[in-house]
Amino acid sequence: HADADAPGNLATHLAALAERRGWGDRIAFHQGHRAWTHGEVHELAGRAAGVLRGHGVGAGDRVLLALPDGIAWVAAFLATARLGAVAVLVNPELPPAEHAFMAEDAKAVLCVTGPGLEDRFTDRVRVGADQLMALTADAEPAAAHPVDAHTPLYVQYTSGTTGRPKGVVHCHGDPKTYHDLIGRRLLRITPDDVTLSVSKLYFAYGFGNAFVFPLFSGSSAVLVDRRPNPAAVDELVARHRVTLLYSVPSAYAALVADRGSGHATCFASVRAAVSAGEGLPEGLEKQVADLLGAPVLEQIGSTEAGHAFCANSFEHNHPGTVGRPVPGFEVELRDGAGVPVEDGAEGELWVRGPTLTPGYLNRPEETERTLVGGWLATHDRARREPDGSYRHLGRTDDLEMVGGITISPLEVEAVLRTHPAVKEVAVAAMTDWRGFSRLRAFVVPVSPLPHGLSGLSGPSGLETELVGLAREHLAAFKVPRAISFVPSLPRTSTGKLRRHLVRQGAW
Ligand code: 3SK
Repeated sequence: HADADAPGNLATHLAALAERRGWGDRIAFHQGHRAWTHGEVHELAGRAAGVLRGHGVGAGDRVLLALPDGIAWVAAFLATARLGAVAVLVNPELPPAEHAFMAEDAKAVLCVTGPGLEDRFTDRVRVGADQLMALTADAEPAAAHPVDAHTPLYVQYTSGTTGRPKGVVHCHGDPKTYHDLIGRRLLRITPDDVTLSVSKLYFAYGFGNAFVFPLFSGSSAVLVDRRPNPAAVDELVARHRVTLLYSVPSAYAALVADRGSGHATCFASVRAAVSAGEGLPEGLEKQVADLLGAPVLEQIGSTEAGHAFCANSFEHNHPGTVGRPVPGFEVELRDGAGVPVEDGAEGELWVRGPTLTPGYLNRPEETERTLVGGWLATHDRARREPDGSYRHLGRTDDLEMVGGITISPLEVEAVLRTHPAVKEVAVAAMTDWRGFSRLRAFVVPVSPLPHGLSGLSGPSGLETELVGLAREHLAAFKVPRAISFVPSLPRTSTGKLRRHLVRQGAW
């Protein structure tokens, strides 16, 4: 399968595709004021593979990538794929303990690190992204390792109910399928498209949008190391004449708040916007479509499914829903006993399709619970509309979804509970007045408050201390946006927290 035409090794397949289709001289990625053509990207990746080989990486080894979106990320990923090794994609902004956990869980033989992470992964072989790029300039390309479509290619971490992140495995054949089903058929991406994805490459949504689709279609993507604010989105769209904008509801809301509704000419190049990660309120969908002068297509996917499994399309766009099953996927709504519910009733979304993960790293029991008879339990609740679109109604498990990211409330609670003034705590994603989910902590304080705390809120208050504690120990997206002080938490007679009541803020 190392033969360039076979859909075996992703890296060699993409290089051969670019050559065969003649898009080697077209731009693949923009970063800052630099651009790389498809030909340059594949050439760079071949030499970067030579550098990784020199650092001892071989087939089946795991290479952890903790670096921001950019050409170094692309080169490191394709180089890892070329060697038949497995890229472990992690958010570079996670705290040290999470990085250490992931490196150990994945048994990474090499860690490629971004700026500011020089003090991480000190017990492993490391190479900085800048150093990798510098070494690549003079390196000899490494030979590609033969693999097949079912050989593991990458791992992405997702939160588990216990708070321990789980590594989700995907294989060399999956990216081509994401592109065939979504990039090519659903979004009709051509070499003339220019993508901007607010979601980063280490997330399933961003990986498909800004890495897979451009490389499979000969189009280009604008890579930015941080989530762009509304002013940066305006500027990037206008500068690069972006045609496809992929974002999440909270970022679309910020764009509307910044620009107002009504068409803005800087968005004239945009032909479609995609929304995922959490529900897009119908009113906002209309404001965004008016602002961009383009349809907004909502979809839903998961790390375990690889990319979207339900999506709206140009032909059939039902605002307020996540659309119909992506052709190639089957969707079933089941009750708690696993029995399909009646049409029109609420149930848990189960999905079957070609890109489901073969399982979690080192978690056979969780794999068995989540993948049953070839079906994936998504832990999402939904209802089927008469036109076949699905309306998303929240999560069935103890995980919270905020801004498109799954968060374990247990992990956040564990940190807040270490404060001596906290007696009990529960954390939930609550919908704010605009319809977006925000993390809120409900805290039962000890009484009386420890010496030195003048009150629950205010500069020397418990609220300030708890937010500071969360910031110190957790990734920024896990820090509660609000804290409410309550006299008690809702519990069953056996003392179990009633999370559905916490989420409703009603007990
Ligand atoms: O977060 C989602 O719903 C999603 C949508 C499209 C692709 C991937 C993901 C995780």
